[in-house]
Amino acid sequence: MALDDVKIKQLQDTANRLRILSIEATNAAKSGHPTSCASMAEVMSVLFFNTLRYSTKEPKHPSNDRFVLSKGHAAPILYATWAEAGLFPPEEVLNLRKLDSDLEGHPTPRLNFVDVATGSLGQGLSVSAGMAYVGKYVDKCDYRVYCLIGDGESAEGSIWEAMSFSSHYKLNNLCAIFDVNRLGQSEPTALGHKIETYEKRIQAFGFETFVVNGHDVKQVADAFAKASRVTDKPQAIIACTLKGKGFPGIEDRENWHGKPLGDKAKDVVNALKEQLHSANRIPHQLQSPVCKAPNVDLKAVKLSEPPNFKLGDKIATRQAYGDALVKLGRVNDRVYAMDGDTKNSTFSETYKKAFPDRYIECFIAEQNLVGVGIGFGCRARTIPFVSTFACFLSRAFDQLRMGAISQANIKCVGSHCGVSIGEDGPSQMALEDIAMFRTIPGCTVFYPCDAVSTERAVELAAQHHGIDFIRTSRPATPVIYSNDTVFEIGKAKIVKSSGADQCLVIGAGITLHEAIKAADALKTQHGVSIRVMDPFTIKPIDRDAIISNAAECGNRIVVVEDHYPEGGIGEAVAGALADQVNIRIKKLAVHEVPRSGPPDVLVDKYGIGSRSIIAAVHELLA
Ligand SMILES: Cc1ncc(C[n+]2csc(CCOP(=O)(O)OP(=O)(O)O)c2C)c(N)n1
Ligand SMILES: *[C@@H]1O[C@H](CO)[C@@H](O)[C@H](O)[C@H]1NC(C)=O
Ligand SMILES: *[C@@H]1O[C@H](CO)[C@@H](O)[C@H](O)[C@H]1NC(C)=O
Repeated sequence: MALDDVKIKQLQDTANRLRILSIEATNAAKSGHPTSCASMAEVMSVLFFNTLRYSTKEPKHPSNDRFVLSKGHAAPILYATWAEAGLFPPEEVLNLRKLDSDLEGHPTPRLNFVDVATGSLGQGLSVSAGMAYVGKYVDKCDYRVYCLIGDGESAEGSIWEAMSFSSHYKLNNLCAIFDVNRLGQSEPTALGHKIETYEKRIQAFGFETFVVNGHDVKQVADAFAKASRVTDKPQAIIACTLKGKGFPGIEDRENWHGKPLGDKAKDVVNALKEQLHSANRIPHQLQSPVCKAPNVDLKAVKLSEPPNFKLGDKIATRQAYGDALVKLGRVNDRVYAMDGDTKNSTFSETYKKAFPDRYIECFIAEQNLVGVGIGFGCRARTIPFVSTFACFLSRAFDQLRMGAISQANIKCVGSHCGVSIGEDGPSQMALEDIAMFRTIPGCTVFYPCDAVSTERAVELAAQHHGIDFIRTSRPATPVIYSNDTVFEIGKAKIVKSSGADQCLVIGAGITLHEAIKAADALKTQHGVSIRVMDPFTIKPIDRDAIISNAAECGNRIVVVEDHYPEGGIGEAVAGALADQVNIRIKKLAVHEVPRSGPPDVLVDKYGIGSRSIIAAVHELLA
């Protein structure tokens, strides 16, 4: 909107009102980041009261423009802005950081105006890029996505991964704002106020740039207006600002990061009040959304046809993943796949071949891959499946950890788990992934062992809201379940049993097949019967089934896994049974950094093959 003098004064007043609220909130909380808020006050005022098109009544309406505060520590000014927009009374911000308030130290989606949790720096732009991709290519709706980034924060590599992605996909509906206030937490940023260096770097990454004095509302508003007219590129507003702007004696000074103003607050607030043209809250006319995002139904998702395999057919679970995703895609056109240049290994390529428009290549940038996936899940627009080698998902652990706080809906599929990948060697083997995903609150960890259970794992993950991990294997494994087998999250399957079992062996994926081999050998060569359990999900683990089956097997358990011992299946089982007095557990896992070699040789050498299982059973029986 073109700004007249009245509106300019109003926006400047609003900026100062936001500063005052940020000071008061952080003083009430006795903690927080008022100076980080002050540098971005004009940007927030212009964005929310001149630029953004949204409905305050429905802050997360799918047609609204989106705003992501990547520098989440500036939460007080985000809260103050929504209060100023009329979502809740301004006094409410004084509850900042109180245990019973949703106005937490950093924003989370407990608040109805927050899409994703921020506060671990460097993540907001990937999520914003995911949302912008959905707006442009999936919803095909003209909402825009704005992401505010700190200059210190912009040292994070994930910011630049997101920038490469955004320009590659010509996300002209995405606008990044860099708040270049010169200072970080403990010292000045590396680039200080070298605005030209920011500009060159950001341009080199394919963004249209607009350099502004971030405290001049007219310049800021003009830049946003120009940015919204760019048709082929994402845009960046590079705002030259001062940390603590408008706080006499504090502005642009070091040692004020993350500190409330304490007894200095009164004078600072008075100084800010003196600058107000009007003492009253300003009745801004807000802009409404200009497009109508389509209605979508993510609940209507299932396999288009049931599994269709013959018992004994050999198919890798990673391959079954690709086929299963195509079956989901036939039923629901909001199923999307993303990968980090491993699609012909993870078999997400199968999905790309079936639905080229519903596959997004994210290239070799796994933090951004996961961030984009989380963005795809926001506002329930799509069901994102993100795949790469399971070991490389560990690069995005922080994104996943934040994903839990974000209440994200994202399906991660990690192939090439364990030593059973063989010759490529340890750098490509995921041996920590179960531990990693188990630690994420609410995450479901699927570990299917054949094509039938993989198809059902993919279906269950799509139907479940939250973070899910499906661990797939590289080698082909025989189908052991009939087409009509019913699987449930947290329900194990007994795949071999007799009335005279002396030990319960729990294996998953590759090691389930090793357990079956061991059971056959123990029976024929030693006359020993064992029961074999497939947990299907490692989290939640089927505690009841483990306890009841162990009781029928002399309370002896062997757990065998293609993973390091820490945090794996053995510890999941041991943890579930911690209060059981009479059960003995032997855990087989990979105990050292493995080498390259043929899969079978490695499985045997590292003590997780049938030979080791047989020995472990004998030890427990001795
Ligand atoms: C990944 C990560 N590392 C470190 C921190 C701790 N931290 C919080 S704010 C901050 C400084 C941020 O500086 P900048 O991005 O310039 O924001 P400003 O407050 O100056 O606007 C740091 C180091 C964090 N929150 N996240
Ligand atoms: C993936 O595709 C490339 C290019 O066609 C090929 O060179 C490579 O061997 C393939 N990888 C796998 C695991 O099939
Ligand atoms: C599964 O379906 C296929 C194809 O219809 C059929 O050949 C196979 O026998 C079925 N298997 C089972 C165990 O029902």
